[in-house]
Amino acid sequence: MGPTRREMLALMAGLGLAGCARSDDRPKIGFIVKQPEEQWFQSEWFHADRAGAEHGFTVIKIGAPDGDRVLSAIDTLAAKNALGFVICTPDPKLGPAIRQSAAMWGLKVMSVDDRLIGPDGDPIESIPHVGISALNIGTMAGQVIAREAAGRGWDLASGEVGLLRLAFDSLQTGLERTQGGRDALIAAGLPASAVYDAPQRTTDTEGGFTAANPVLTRMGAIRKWAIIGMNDEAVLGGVRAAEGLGLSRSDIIGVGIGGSGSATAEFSKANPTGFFASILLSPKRHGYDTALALYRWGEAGEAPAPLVYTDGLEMTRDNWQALLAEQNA
Ligand code: FCA
Repeated sequence: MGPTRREMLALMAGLGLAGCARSDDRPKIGFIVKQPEEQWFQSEWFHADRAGAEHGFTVIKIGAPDGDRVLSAIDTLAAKNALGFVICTPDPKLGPAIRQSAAMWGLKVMSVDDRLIGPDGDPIESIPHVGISALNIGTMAGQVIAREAAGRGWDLASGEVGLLRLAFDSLQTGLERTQGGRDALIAAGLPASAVYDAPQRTTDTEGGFTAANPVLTRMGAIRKWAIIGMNDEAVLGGVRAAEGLGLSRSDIIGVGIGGSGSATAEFSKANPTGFFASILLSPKRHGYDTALALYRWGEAGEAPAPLVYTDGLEMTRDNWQALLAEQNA
């Protein structure tokens, strides 16, 4: 019989150590994300690397868009003798498999952004988590829209204004974000019957566009649209679909969530677009703080806070540069 998987990995780890002793001197942690191409995750990685540079550890960054890749990423981290990993999972239901695999290799695990759920459907409370205050942040997005709509003289109660909700309801944080936005607009006078859900299959811009297009086409009689979604990409997809159907920027108020590169690229355009604002989140708290907490846990046994929720700030074309300068100071 050949070597077991564990023996193979121990061997690989040994070879790795022998082959490149210098770069392997520092302790290592993993940082696994579900969508490495998304700006938000690039920002988290950037800040995680900074934490490593400032505190003397190496961050192994792995993109894992599905369950197989998550499990092989964990094996790779074990082979590289990492202390543990921070993860934004491609699917919260992988929770039990992730927990089991981490325990098998003796790796510490923390989740970020999307919380892992257990076999009972409840969050796995034993895995420390850093997430956003989803309901509050969604509420802020809705309030920004209500204020801008009032400024433009839109009558939310008239039935002439539609709210397009890009929906990714299988993800708890996604559901709460857009529920907060919808409820804030209903509180501001929008009838519940003017809310149109557009379920997304993926949470990127293309997923937002593909979800929005048929809904906006079907509701072609409505010529003023508010657009919310779980992140900047979803809302951008909705805005692009509305523009594609001939609506001008003055007929669209899209407010995203994130405030990373996808939003700032939009604010940097010479002319404003229907992407009116974003709620800026803190990739530093989600990237730097989580990486450092995981490192200290693995290295010194200091357990992280079990649950942290971060908040957001309103970001528009007018204040985005000042806001980012403050954040990065
Ligand atoms: C989720 C979303 C990301 C980002 C993050 C904070 O993981 O998919 O776009 O909003 O939460």
